[in-house]
Amino acid sequence: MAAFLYRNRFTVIDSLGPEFITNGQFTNNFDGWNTEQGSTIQFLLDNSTPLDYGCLKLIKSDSVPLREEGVYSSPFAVDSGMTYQVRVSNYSTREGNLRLFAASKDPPFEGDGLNRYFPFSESRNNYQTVFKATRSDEHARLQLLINHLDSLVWVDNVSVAPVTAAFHDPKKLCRLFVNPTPAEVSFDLGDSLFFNPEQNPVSGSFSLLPYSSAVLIFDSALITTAHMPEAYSLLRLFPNPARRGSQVMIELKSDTRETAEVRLLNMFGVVTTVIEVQQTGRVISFQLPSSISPGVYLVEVNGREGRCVAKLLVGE
Ligand SMILES: [Ca+2]
Repeated sequence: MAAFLYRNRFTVIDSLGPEFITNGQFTNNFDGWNTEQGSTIQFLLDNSTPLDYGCLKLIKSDSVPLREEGVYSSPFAVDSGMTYQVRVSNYSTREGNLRLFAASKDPPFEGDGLNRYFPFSESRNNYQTVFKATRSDEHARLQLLINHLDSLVWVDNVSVAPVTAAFHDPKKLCRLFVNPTPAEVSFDLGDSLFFNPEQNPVSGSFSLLPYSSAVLIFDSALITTAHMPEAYSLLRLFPNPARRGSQVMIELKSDTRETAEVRLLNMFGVVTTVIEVQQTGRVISFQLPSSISPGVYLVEVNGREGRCVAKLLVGE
């Protein structure tokens, strides 16, 4: 699960302006990067790596385990609550972790929202992440930190830029799949794209061995190619999303004359609720059970005029 240390929780929507650190190319000079006074870290310009020509080389050779040191950029201003995209490429002849930290170099040295580890290895890694500033800071600086055990890393193409971004709360995006039966079970993932803990994409369907469980991390809804006959797509629901126990109105494609059967199917295609509705007209309504689990459901209405369906999102 360590790989998720650097999995993004934000998706960049748009760039809001120029980069704050515009010249992290390190072709001829350190581009404003520096070490702290009294630092024992070796900080060099280097050219002999798989990175793009000039780059920074950080060597930590003291013998104090876990004493972290690093270099810091020239200052830039961040505003509380705003989001910033950070990019960095790294490489090493060994495995370790580079910590990116955004903080003022003037006291107090609290973090400004970015504090994450970016693994390095014997191949080039290109990272991008987004952080949200936790306070306004006129003199924020990006720090690149390693400890004794990490000892050696090359860094290039460092960039910080203001962006607008959408937040994905990972706690709400994980799904636990359980198969309590003695047979292998296949789950239909519908039009959603998931990742497994090894960061491989999972979509379509997903199988679980007998008596097993797995966690998948929701990534995004796919642009579904599922086609619904035109006549079936005219069912509309209000409100949508709806709360458990609330009244939901259904606008049908045509009037019902007697009764209609409303069925709720969960994301596995299992019918969870059947409600007999004795109403006439083009708009009918039903009450969502308060015991229903939050999630996405398919609402299906079977009346004399045929079958129509629509997706309903049920909240708490
Ligand atoms: Ca470079």
